[in-house]
Amino acid sequence: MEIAELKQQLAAVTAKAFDCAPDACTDAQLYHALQALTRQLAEGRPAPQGERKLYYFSAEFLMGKLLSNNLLALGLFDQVRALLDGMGRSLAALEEYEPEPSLGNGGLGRLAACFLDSIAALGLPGDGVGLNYHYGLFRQKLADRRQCEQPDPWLGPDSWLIATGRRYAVPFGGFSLDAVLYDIAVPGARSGIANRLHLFDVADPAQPPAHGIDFDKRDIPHCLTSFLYPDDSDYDGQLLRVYQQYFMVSAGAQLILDELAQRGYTPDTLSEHVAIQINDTHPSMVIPELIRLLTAGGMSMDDAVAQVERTCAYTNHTILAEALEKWPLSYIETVAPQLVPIIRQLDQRARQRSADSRVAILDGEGRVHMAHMDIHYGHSVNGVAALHTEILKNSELKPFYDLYPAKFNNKTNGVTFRRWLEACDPALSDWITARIGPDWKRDAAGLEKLLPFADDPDSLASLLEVKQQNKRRLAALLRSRQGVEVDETSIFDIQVKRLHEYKRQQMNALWVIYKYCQIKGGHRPPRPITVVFGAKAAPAYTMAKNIIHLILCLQQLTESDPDVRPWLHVVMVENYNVSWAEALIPACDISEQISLASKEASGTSNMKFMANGAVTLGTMDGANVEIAGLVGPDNIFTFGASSDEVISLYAQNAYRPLDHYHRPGVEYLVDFLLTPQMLAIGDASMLWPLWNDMKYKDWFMALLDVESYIAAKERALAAYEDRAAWAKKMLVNIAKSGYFSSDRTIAQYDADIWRLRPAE
Ligand code: 26Q
Repeated sequence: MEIAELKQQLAAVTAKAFDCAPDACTDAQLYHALQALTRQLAEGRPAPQGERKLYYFSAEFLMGKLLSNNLLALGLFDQVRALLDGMGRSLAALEEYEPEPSLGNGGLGRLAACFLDSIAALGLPGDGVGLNYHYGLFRQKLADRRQCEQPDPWLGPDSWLIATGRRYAVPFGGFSLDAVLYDIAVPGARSGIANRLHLFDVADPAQPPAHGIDFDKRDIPHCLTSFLYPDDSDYDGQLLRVYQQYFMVSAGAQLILDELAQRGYTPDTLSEHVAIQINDTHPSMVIPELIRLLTAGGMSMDDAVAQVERTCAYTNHTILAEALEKWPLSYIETVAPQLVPIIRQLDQRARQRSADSRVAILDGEGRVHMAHMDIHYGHSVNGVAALHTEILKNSELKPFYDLYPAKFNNKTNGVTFRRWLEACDPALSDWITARIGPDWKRDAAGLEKLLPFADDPDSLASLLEVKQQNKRRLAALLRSRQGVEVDETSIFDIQVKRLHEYKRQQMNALWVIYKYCQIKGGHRPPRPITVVFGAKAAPAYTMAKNIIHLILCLQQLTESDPDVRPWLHVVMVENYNVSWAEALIPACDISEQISLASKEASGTSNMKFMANGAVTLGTMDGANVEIAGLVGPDNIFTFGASSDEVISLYAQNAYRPLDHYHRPGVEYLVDFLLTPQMLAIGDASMLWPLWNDMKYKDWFMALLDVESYIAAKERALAAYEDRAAWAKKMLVNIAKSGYFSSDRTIAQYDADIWRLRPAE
């Protein structure tokens, strides 16, 4: 669409809605008009046709704001930017009026959103299936050096939801609930089609809670979709989670069978016409539910099991034992008693396939191992990075791999470059296009054509200028949102991700202590360093909240010390979310990816940072291993124990944090937590348990790696001083990042697992 026509269409909307021309509109009005127009264009697109259709089941879809993303997919992004520019407005300013739907916790939910974007861009028939939480993840407030949780409503008059009018009855033990279907259109870039994200909701949702995120977890008919993963530290919370899962999969399974019939196919051809991807174990009950529906329709149990096994595929996202779902069968007896005989049957059949009790579905304590059900009754099991898949095969899921070697495969994660480069970093996108043309936007592998520019001083100089511009943009945002002044000439060192001990934000905090002490001792760095953290802690995760407290104490300590403040600045962004990521990632110099080797299945922010010209400082974990292989040792800073070493330490129960604590370079860092100056700022009841845990437990081995981490970070900071050499590293990272496009990942899922065969 040409700019003139776009302007005309926009004028028609503003005239009708506000009785004025676009120029006379406020930013809020202009956002409203542009959103309405974009939504209409996206919804008007046809669905892709094909023999087989994918349903991507996920308890989380962390979509982020949709205006820019959808404009890109519709091929209108540049025109809208130009149009707004001509009016003295900016898309960024308009987007401030878009609420962000936080229907996800982190990596897994954002991956699902990137996948939907790529499935549509590749023109494949594939819809998402999830829940319409009224409040996504909580909104984080930082007050008194602590995290507070507040509700984060996102549903409003300008929502992207389409009320479809469709509903399915979901039978629970003792009552039944209608699942009402809302859709969000997912337009594909350059494909001309739009898929759908299907979000199910209860018919009569609860009113917003009077305060906090308290609501009645037992009021299932009204509260089932109120919150994403409500606190499950008690029985009611856990049961509600099982209600959520069954509601999602039962309605989803009914939708699938409905659409199958509409397409003119009978249930005995399910696996020829449907592919189901199970995103971690949260949707695993779709397996027994589909078997229940098929057998209720007259199919034999044998045939139903065979159909479902050929239809379903499972993705594993973690090896952390505590994150592997095992629900007591008694919960399922309460929530969906009709599934119990089917699950018992599936367990019996599994026991016939293998006598090894480690692969049983029901354990001795009457718990259902959801992943085990997925592996027996799905045709594919995939990990999300090469190392992760190897660990699944060789240790975590070894008995299953021995039983079903052909089911196991790797699909290294990817991210959509449309949101994570084109939309969030227009300056870098323009810099790239000026050098290699626009083909990389269609196929990110084309970014490799940048490599010859690694020897072009002008290109390197202008690349540094682009980074500087993005740092300025972030500085302005930190000023306006949080009243924080950062030094734009400093190095931006950024760690943003959910707060978890295995991700080791606490080790980064130890580095802050190290640097603080260095500066106090007269050793100033060659230039100031800004260390940015962004992280939410699960409300019931005490140790994670203690780590946030530590970071906020260090922020205050460094800020209030005039010797240190000019050289070391700790900033914690409040309420880290997708929108923050879109501003932080383009401005980053050093990308912190410091998980304990073997623990981070893949990571996806590591890929986003790389594509935006940040250099990784990381362990050989998850997809960092593949990043290191692609860029080579000159263009990444790695450190720490290998995954083999870590796995063997666990296996032999041989890790002794005290041995590391007593090293001269380590003890003072840990003990700093309890110095009078820290206790004057912080709360001993939060700092002491942290100190005690690090010294005596340190389950994720921060003390094992802290010295090599500090050394590697020093190397990175020193390397930054050779500006041309650093720019070269940035360029190589950008040029090699194309492998991590989710378009590549999705093409592999399709080739190896889904086989969607879209109509020509
Ligand atoms: C656990 C027990 C009961 C109920 C829920 C859960 C639960 C909830 C959320 C378990 C896991 C999650 C989220 C996991 C997640 O985000 N994993 C991340 O997935 C990314 C995409 O594959 C990877 O890049 C990250 O490495 C991985 O941590």
